[in-house]
Amino acid sequence: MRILILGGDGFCGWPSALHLSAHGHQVTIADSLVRRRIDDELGVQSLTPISPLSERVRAWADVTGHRIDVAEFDLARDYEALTELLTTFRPEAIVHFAEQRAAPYSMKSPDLKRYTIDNNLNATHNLLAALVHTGIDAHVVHLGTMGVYGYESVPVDLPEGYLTVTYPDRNGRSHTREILYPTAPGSVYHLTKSLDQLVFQFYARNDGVRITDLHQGIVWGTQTDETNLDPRLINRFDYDGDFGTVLNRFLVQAAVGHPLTVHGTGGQTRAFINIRDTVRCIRLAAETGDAVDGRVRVMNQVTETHRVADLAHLVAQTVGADISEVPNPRAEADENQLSARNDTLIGLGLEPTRLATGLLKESVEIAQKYTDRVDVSRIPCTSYWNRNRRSVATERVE
Ligand code: NAD
Ligand code: USQ
Repeated sequence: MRILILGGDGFCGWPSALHLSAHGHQVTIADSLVRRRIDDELGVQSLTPISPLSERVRAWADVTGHRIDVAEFDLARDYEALTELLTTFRPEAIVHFAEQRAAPYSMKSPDLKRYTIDNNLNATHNLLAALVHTGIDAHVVHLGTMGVYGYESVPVDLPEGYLTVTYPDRNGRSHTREILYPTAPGSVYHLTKSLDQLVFQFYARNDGVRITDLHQGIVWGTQTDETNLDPRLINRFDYDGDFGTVLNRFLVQAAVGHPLTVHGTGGQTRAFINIRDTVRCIRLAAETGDAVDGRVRVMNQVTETHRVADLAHLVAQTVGADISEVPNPRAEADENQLSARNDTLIGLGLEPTRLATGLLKESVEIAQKYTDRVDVSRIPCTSYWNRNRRSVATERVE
């Protein structure tokens, strides 16, 4: 298949592009490289030394003989570049990773709240409008988030996108229908993914665009079979207080002897998936576009759930580290329970990779190998969700 990867220079997009290419698909990457510029703006760098995108694709061609083309443009702003690429490449599937994806970054300042809304909603809407405009019948696979469901403890396993509700009409007769699961986003970033869902519902219904929305959990790990083939193919690994995600952060913190930064008591339960499973899920989703018809297909792209405190203890036991309970910069429940269905991806053949395997060791080795690249001053999360969170955190420091 011809597959366009939007955001193909990022943490999930790059290994997914390689995985699809390795499986015989003709891949083109589009990316504005904004994520690399955000690193410069924040004064941080990926733990792993990532090569420029042009060198990455050259290395992939050297190692495998497979060609990946690259288009550099801003999906949220450059609609003409997008329509031109669609009409020349004529993708059969499009995987859309190209959004600002960090919750702390999205809450850092009014400008960054506005940037996140502007970038993410315009990127998604431009893509759908351009597909209708050009008449390209490509299946859109979008990376959404488990965070759209919110983190209230509910007495059910979270369904995949939709909820069946029964309600009385004005005459007291009972009716049953399916609705989008009510969203409860916990950051401006998560809010953009909730809003994306409405855009998808509209374009699926109005124009028959085929869409799969993957509600992905927190991705951990860094390397895949493909990125391991050559040092120039190495994947990104964020550890800083804005873009680093919890388990990868704990691994780096342990490697440099920094106490593990558990927010609050660590009673937050979240859904996780290893990057190797992410790339497999993307392929399973992209290759099954024919099964999508009329209704937006939602799949929970998660393999397991863990409490943050349990992850800290696991890392402390495995690598050796102190644990520190820091004031939570986020406005979120101190504790929650979470269990989610993932039947669709399992039904498509996903064999989940579990946390307690050799992969944790692989990530520990990577964290230890590159400790000289860590700037310890960038570890704390200093993006506060609201005034109250800021004052609690700063009072504790004073
Ligand atoms: P990332 O920031 O590493 O990659 C995103 C890529 O998109 C970057 O290369 C960036 O330059 C590009 N991009 C952003 N806006 C763009 C625009 N307007 N035009 C062109 N390119 C643009 O993020 P990631 O971790 O790879 O996440 C990819 C997607 O997966 C995101 O949509 C994110 O919300 C979702 N997701 C990620 C995780 C995770 O744990 N990393 C979990 C769940 C969902
Ligand atoms: N946390 C800590 N200590 C840290 C960092 C985080 O205790 O040092 C806590 C947070 O307070 C939160 C949990 O760990 O309760 C998860 O935080 P995270 O930064 O790992 O994940 P999150 O902000 O939710 O965002 C990440 C990705 C995002 C994706 C989301 C999936 O950055 O793109 O959508 O995971 S999910 O969490 O399922 O919504």
